Amino acid sequence: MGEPRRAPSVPADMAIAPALGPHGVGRAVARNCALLVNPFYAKDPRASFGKHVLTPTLALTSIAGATPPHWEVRYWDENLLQGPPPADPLPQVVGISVHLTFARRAYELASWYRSQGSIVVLGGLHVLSCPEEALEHADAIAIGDGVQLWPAILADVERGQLQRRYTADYSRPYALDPPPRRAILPRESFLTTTSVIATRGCHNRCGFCYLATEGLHMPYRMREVQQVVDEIVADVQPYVVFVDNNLGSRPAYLRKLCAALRPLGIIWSAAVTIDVTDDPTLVRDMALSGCTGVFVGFESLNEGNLTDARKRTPAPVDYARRVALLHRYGIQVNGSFVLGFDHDGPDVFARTVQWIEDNRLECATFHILTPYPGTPLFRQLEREGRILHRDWDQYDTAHVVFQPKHMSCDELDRGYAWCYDTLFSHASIWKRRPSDSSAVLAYLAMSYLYKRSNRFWHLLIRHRLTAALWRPLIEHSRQRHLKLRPQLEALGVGDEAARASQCVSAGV
Ligand code: B12
Ligand code: SF4
Repeated sequence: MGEPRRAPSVPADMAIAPALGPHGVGRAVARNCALLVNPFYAKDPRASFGKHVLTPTLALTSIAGATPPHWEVRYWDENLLQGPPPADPLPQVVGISVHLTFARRAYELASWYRSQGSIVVLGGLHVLSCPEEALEHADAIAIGDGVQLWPAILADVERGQLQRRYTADYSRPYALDPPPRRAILPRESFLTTTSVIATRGCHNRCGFCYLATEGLHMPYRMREVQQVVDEIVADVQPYVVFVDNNLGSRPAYLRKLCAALRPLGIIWSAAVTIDVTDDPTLVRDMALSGCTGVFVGFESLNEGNLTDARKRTPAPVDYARRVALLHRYGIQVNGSFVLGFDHDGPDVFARTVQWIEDNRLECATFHILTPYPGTPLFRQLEREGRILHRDWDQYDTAHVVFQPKHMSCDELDRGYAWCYDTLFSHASIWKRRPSDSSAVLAYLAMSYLYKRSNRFWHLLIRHRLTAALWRPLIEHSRQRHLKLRPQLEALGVGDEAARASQCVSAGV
């Protein structure tokens, strides 16, 4: 393994949050006006900037959908590079989503809006794991499912009886949720606005995953298939991104969903675990319904690491066969790998990249192992005195925040960078090209446009050109996929792989 290259530079507006004006002394608010904010986070220069505008988080559109009709609701995502969120008119209520990587920015925004006179409500994953911390920065916090809580919070605001904390679990049937309100989105700024969720939770509870957070009880829930279809049809986009933690936890449900998606003629991608390939006919159903890419959390190729994390998964020696099965049906594989587990030594980087190249994964994402607060992993590392600091900004899976067991922090940091450098190199892109020569051009276009064009992405995002440029490419992919479907349907055992022809890769 050689030395990684120096990290590419990040444009200033992707590294530093937009400046807020001076703190105010309180001014008149626009009553019954709510603003929902997704705060800024610094971008990892080694990963594609495209992922930040692939599709919007579903949190804020879901909460907007639960807003009573006599409230006006607006949306602002600071990562779209259009400056700080608006304050004229000054919203009566500002709802901010908080993840640990942008908790600091969320608190800055909260403090600023409170100084102007708005009521600030914080919700989201980090509020669930660190409620006491969040409470110091807000008028009220929402712990758990915001769709249930938001209407009650606004009603209390109207009555002048706002409570400090609101709590809801995730056991209410999904069918009761109103549809997300996607009309509030700046549609030109996203590759697709159709981020959809069909299921909640996962059949696993890996020790490093936020789903294992103490106090979070998220049973696996599936929505009515028709409800999902209605949302997709209403948003009229060629490409749908399922943001489920694991769309494949219940194969029978996924099969039903595929049957309903097939007549829509869309293409879609989703995160699944590799056991979705247990039954090849399910993979076939996915492909025939328009699945062009899956984001698979392989996490590690070392069985010891998977056992430690208590991840129930097929053995890593069988991963290659399963990847080949997905490829056979034209489904691209974006593998997600975590680096720095306790069984990882300095050889993990070269071994992982080699495996990715050998199996021609179209794409991969690397993550430095990150102990999210409240998870079993965090507790273990804390017990062992291996947590280096609690600067949440750095808990973005691109920085080392704990002491690894079999290498130094520096080795882990450099190895992570080397993995990305190598994977996005011309040589590696070429090595991983599809075996079917007719699919190579589309694959190269995806790899270069998507992964090696961060300067270009910056311009697209700033000038709100993402949809204008990408939608024709996506539509082209969709058309090609529709033409491919009869061949996919006719594939027999041992036939040649189908052609992959997509311009985006699942989960980016
Ligand atoms: C879409 C997505 C993205 C998108 C957009 C993210 C964004 N914030 O804009 C992109 C691709 C850019 C992205 C990037 C990353 N992501 Co991401 N992402 C997701 C994903 C798949 C879906 C999010 C979503 O829409 N969920 C559905 C909504 C409805 O659920 P929710 O967010 O929990 O919201 C509910 C409640 O929390 C609450 N709520 C939320 N906000 C608010 C606000 C108010 C006011 C109220 C009242 C309530 C409330 O109500 C909502 C409805 O119940 C999740 C996994 C998942 N399924 O949630 C991961 C996830 C959020 N991502 C994660 C990570 C780690 C990342 C990255 C750091 C990974 C990386 N290294 O690249 C990056 C970088 C982002 C960063 N630095 O913070 C982790 C976060 C872990 C944690 N503890 O914070 C998750 C949970 C994935 C995982 N399994 O680990 N991500
Ligand atoms: S399989 Fe993935 S989503 Fe499920 S618990 Fe493990 S890391 Fe989380």
